[in-house]
Amino acid sequence: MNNTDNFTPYTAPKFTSEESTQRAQDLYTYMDQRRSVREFSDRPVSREVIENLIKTASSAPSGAHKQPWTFCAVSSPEIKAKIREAAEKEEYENYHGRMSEDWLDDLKQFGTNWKKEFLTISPWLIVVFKKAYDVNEDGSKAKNYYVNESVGLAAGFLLAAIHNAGLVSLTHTPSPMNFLQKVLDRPANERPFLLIPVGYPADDAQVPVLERKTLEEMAIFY
Ligand code: IYR
Repeated sequence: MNNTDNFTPYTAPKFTSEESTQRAQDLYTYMDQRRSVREFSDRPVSREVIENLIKTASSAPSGAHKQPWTFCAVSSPEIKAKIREAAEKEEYENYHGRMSEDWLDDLKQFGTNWKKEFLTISPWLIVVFKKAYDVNEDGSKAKNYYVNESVGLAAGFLLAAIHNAGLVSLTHTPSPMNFLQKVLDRPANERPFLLIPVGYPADDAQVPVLERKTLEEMAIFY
Protein backbone atom coordinates (compact mmCIF):
# COMPACT_ATOMS: atom_id res chain seq x y z
CA MET A 1 0.00 0.00 0.00
CA ASN A 2 2.89 2.36 0.67
CA ASN A 3 6.59 2.22 0.22
CA THR A 4 7.64 3.42 3.64
CA ASP A 5 7.44 1.70 7.00
CA ASN A 6 6.92 4.99 8.81
CA PHE A 7 3.13 4.78 8.75
CA THR A 8 0.72 4.39 11.65
CA PRO A 9 -3.02 3.64 11.80
CA TYR A 10 -5.35 6.62 11.37
CA THR A 11 -7.18 6.98 14.67
CA ALA A 12 -9.32 10.14 14.47
CA PRO A 13 -12.79 9.83 16.07
CA LYS A 14 -15.46 8.09 14.01
CA PHE A 15 -19.06 9.32 13.84
CA THR A 16 -22.31 7.86 12.55
CA SER A 17 -23.81 9.59 9.51
CA GLU A 18 -26.43 11.19 11.79
CA GLU A 19 -23.69 12.55 14.03
CA SER A 20 -21.80 13.85 10.99
CA THR A 21 -24.94 15.61 9.74
CA GLN A 22 -25.47 17.25 13.14
CA ARG A 23 -21.83 18.20 13.60
CA ALA A 24 -21.60 19.74 10.13
CA GLN A 25 -24.74 21.79 10.83
CA ASP A 26 -23.54 22.83 14.29
CA LEU A 27 -20.12 23.95 13.11
CA TYR A 28 -21.63 25.94 10.26
CA THR A 29 -24.02 27.66 12.69
CA TYR A 30 -21.14 28.48 15.01
CA MET A 31 -18.68 29.62 12.34
CA ASP A 32 -21.33 31.75 10.66
CA GLN A 33 -21.28 33.93 13.79
CA ARG A 34 -17.60 34.75 13.30
CA ARG A 35 -17.01 38.35 12.31
CA SER A 36 -13.96 40.47 11.73
CA VAL A 37 -13.94 42.94 14.62
CA ARG A 38 -12.12 46.28 14.72
CA GLU A 39 -13.12 47.40 18.21
CA PHE A 40 -11.29 45.46 20.90
CA SER A 41 -11.36 45.41 24.69
CA ASP A 42 -8.07 45.57 26.58
CA ARG A 43 -9.23 42.59 28.68
CA PRO A 44 -6.27 40.23 28.97
CA VAL A 45 -6.05 36.82 27.32
CA SER A 46 -3.67 34.30 28.87
CA ARG A 47 -0.54 33.16 27.08
CA GLU A 48 -1.78 29.58 27.51
CA VAL A 49 -4.79 30.33 25.30
CA ILE A 50 -2.60 31.90 22.63
CA GLU A 51 -0.23 28.93 22.71
CA ASN A 52 -3.10 26.52 22.01
CA LEU A 53 -4.48 28.73 19.23
CA ILE A 54 -1.08 28.69 17.54
CA LYS A 55 -0.71 24.94 17.98
CA THR A 56 -4.12 24.51 16.33
CA ALA A 57 -3.02 26.73 13.42
CA SER A 58 0.11 24.65 13.00
CA SER A 59 -2.01 21.48 12.67
CA ALA A 60 -3.00 22.68 9.17
CA PRO A 61 -1.76 20.72 6.17
CA SER A 62 1.24 22.14 4.32
CA GLY A 63 3.25 21.37 1.19
CA ALA A 64 5.44 18.32 1.93
CA HIS A 65 4.62 18.92 5.62
CA LYS A 66 7.22 21.68 5.73
CA GLN A 67 5.00 23.85 7.99
CA PRO A 68 6.48 26.98 6.37
CA TRP A 69 5.31 29.44 9.02
CA THR A 70 6.33 31.34 12.13
CA PHE A 71 3.79 32.87 14.50
CA CYS A 72 5.02 35.88 16.47
CA ALA A 73 2.75 36.48 19.45
CA VAL A 74 3.17 40.02 20.76
CA SER A 75 1.82 41.22 24.10
CA SER A 76 4.63 43.69 24.86
CA PRO A 77 3.10 47.21 24.94
CA GLU A 78 6.35 48.67 23.58
CA ILE A 79 6.44 46.38 20.56
CA LYS A 80 2.70 46.83 19.92
CA ALA A 81 3.24 50.60 19.96
CA LYS A 82 6.10 50.29 17.45
CA ILE A 83 3.95 48.13 15.18
CA ARG A 84 1.04 50.56 15.41
CA GLU A 85 3.23 53.55 14.62
CA ALA A 86 4.74 51.89 11.54
CA ALA A 87 1.40 50.47 10.35
CA GLU A 88 -0.38 53.82 10.68
CA LYS A 89 2.39 55.54 8.74
CA GLU A 90 1.88 53.17 5.81
CA GLU A 91 -1.91 53.25 6.08
CA TYR A 92 -1.93 57.05 6.11
CA GLU A 93 -0.22 56.97 2.72
CA ASN A 94 -2.60 54.27 1.50
CA TYR A 95 -5.71 56.25 2.41
CA HIS A 96 -4.22 59.50 1.10
CA GLY A 97 -3.33 58.56 -2.46
CA ARG A 98 -1.97 55.03 -2.74
CA MET A 99 -5.40 53.33 -2.88
CA SER A 100 -7.63 53.80 -5.93
CA GLU A 101 -11.01 55.55 -5.74
CA ASP A 102 -12.69 52.21 -6.50
CA TRP A 103 -10.86 50.56 -3.63
CA LEU A 104 -11.76 53.33 -1.17
CA ASP A 105 -15.34 53.05 -2.39
CA ASP A 106 -15.39 49.27 -1.80
CA LEU A 107 -14.17 49.86 1.78
CA LYS A 108 -16.70 52.59 2.69
CA GLN A 109 -19.15 50.10 4.23
CA PHE A 110 -16.47 48.97 6.72
CA GLY A 111 -15.76 52.45 8.05
CA THR A 112 -11.99 51.87 7.99
CA ASN A 113 -9.37 54.60 7.95
CA TRP A 114 -5.64 54.95 8.58
CA LYS A 115 -5.99 54.89 12.37
CA LYS A 116 -5.40 51.46 13.89
CA GLU A 117 -6.16 51.74 17.63
CA PHE A 118 -6.75 48.01 17.82
CA LEU A 119 -3.02 47.44 17.37
CA THR A 120 -2.34 48.77 20.87
CA ILE A 121 -5.69 48.01 22.58
CA SER A 122 -5.95 44.28 21.81
CA PRO A 123 -3.99 42.18 24.32
CA TRP A 124 -2.21 40.18 21.61
CA LEU A 125 -1.03 40.64 18.06
CA ILE A 126 -0.25 37.43 16.22
CA VAL A 127 1.99 38.16 13.25
CA VAL A 128 2.00 35.27 10.81
CA PHE A 129 5.18 34.96 8.75
CA LYS A 130 5.58 32.73 5.72
CA LYS A 131 8.90 31.03 5.23
CA ALA A 132 9.80 31.43 1.57
CA TYR A 133 12.51 28.81 2.18
CA ASP A 134 14.11 27.16 5.19
CA VAL A 135 17.72 27.41 6.20
CA ASN A 136 19.65 24.19 6.89
CA GLU A 137 22.11 23.94 9.77
CA ASP A 138 25.01 24.39 7.31
CA GLY A 139 23.41 27.64 6.08
CA SER A 140 22.20 26.22 2.74
CA LYS A 141 18.61 26.81 1.59
CA ALA A 142 15.90 24.12 1.79
CA LYS A 143 12.86 24.43 -0.46
CA ASN A 144 9.32 24.94 0.78
CA TYR A 145 6.31 24.21 -1.41
CA TYR A 146 2.93 25.89 -1.91
CA VAL A 147 3.90 28.41 0.73
CA ASN A 148 0.99 30.83 0.25
CA GLU A 149 -1.57 28.02 0.19
CA SER A 150 -0.03 26.41 3.29
CA VAL A 151 0.18 29.59 5.34
CA GLY A 152 -3.30 30.64 4.21
CA LEU A 153 -4.66 27.33 5.50
CA ALA A 154 -2.85 27.75 8.83
CA ALA A 155 -4.24 31.28 9.15
CA GLY A 156 -7.74 29.91 8.50
CA PHE A 157 -7.29 27.30 11.22
CA LEU A 158 -6.07 30.09 13.52
CA LEU A 159 -9.14 32.27 12.92
CA ALA A 160 -11.44 29.30 13.54
CA ALA A 161 -9.59 28.49 16.78
CA ILE A 162 -9.83 32.12 17.91
CA HIS A 163 -13.59 32.11 17.29
CA ASN A 164 -13.95 28.75 19.02
CA ALA A 165 -12.32 30.25 22.14
CA GLY A 166 -14.92 33.04 22.20
CA LEU A 167 -12.33 35.60 21.10
CA VAL A 168 -12.33 37.90 18.10
CA SER A 169 -9.74 38.79 15.50
CA LEU A 170 -9.09 40.92 12.47
CA THR A 171 -7.13 39.80 9.43
CA HIS A 172 -5.14 42.98 9.00
CA THR A 173 -2.74 43.62 6.13
CA PRO A 174 -1.05 46.99 6.53
CA SER A 175 0.70 47.47 3.26
CA PRO A 176 3.59 47.26 2.65
CA MET A 177 4.18 45.02 5.67
CA ASN A 178 7.96 44.61 5.59
CA PHE A 179 8.34 46.83 8.69
CA LEU A 180 7.15 43.79 10.68
CA GLN A 181 10.25 41.86 9.69
CA LYS A 182 12.39 44.65 11.13
CA VAL A 183 10.38 45.37 14.30
CA LEU A 184 10.22 41.65 15.16
CA ASP A 185 13.79 40.99 14.05
CA ARG A 186 12.87 38.11 11.75
CA PRO A 187 15.40 36.51 9.38
CA ALA A 188 15.46 37.12 5.61
CA ASN A 189 13.63 33.87 4.73
CA GLU A 190 10.53 35.00 6.67
CA ARG A 191 8.04 37.41 5.09
CA PRO A 192 5.05 38.92 6.89
CA PHE A 193 1.79 37.32 5.76
CA LEU A 194 -0.95 38.61 8.10
CA LEU A 195 -1.17 40.75 11.23
CA ILE A 196 -3.93 39.45 13.48
CA PRO A 197 -5.03 41.30 16.62
CA VAL A 198 -6.67 38.85 19.05
CA GLY A 199 -8.75 39.55 22.13
CA TYR A 200 -12.25 40.20 23.40
CA PRO A 201 -14.53 42.61 21.58
CA ALA A 202 -15.17 46.03 23.15
CA ASP A 203 -18.47 46.06 25.07
CA ASP A 204 -19.94 48.40 22.48
CA ALA A 205 -18.26 46.82 19.45
CA GLN A 206 -20.20 47.09 16.23
CA VAL A 207 -19.74 45.30 12.92
CA PRO A 208 -21.08 46.26 9.51
CA VAL A 209 -24.26 44.56 8.32
CA LEU A 210 -23.06 42.05 5.74
CA GLU A 211 -24.67 39.18 3.91
CA ARG A 212 -22.86 36.02 3.00
CA LYS A 213 -23.30 34.43 -0.40
CA THR A 214 -25.95 31.74 -0.54
CA LEU A 215 -24.95 28.17 -1.32
CA GLU A 216 -26.43 28.61 -4.80
CA GLU A 217 -24.23 31.64 -5.39
CA MET A 218 -20.98 30.00 -4.41
CA ALA A 219 -21.24 26.24 -4.83
CA ILE A 220 -21.86 24.02 -7.84
CA PHE A 221 -22.59 20.34 -7.41
CA TYR A 222 -21.82 17.94 -10.27
N1 IYR B 1 -5.17 47.73 4.68
C1 IYR B 1 -6.12 48.83 4.82
C2 IYR B 1 -7.20 48.82 3.78
C3 IYR B 1 -8.08 47.66 3.76
C4 IYR B 1 -8.10 46.84 2.65
C5 IYR B 1 -8.99 45.81 2.54
I1 IYR B 1 -9.04 44.72 0.84
C6 IYR B 1 -9.89 45.54 3.58
O1 IYR B 1 -10.77 44.46 3.47
C7 IYR B 1 -9.89 46.35 4.70
C8 IYR B 1 -8.98 47.39 4.78
C9 IYR B 1 -6.69 48.84 6.24
O2 IYR B 1 -6.45 47.92 7.01
O3 IYR B 1 -7.37 49.80 6.59
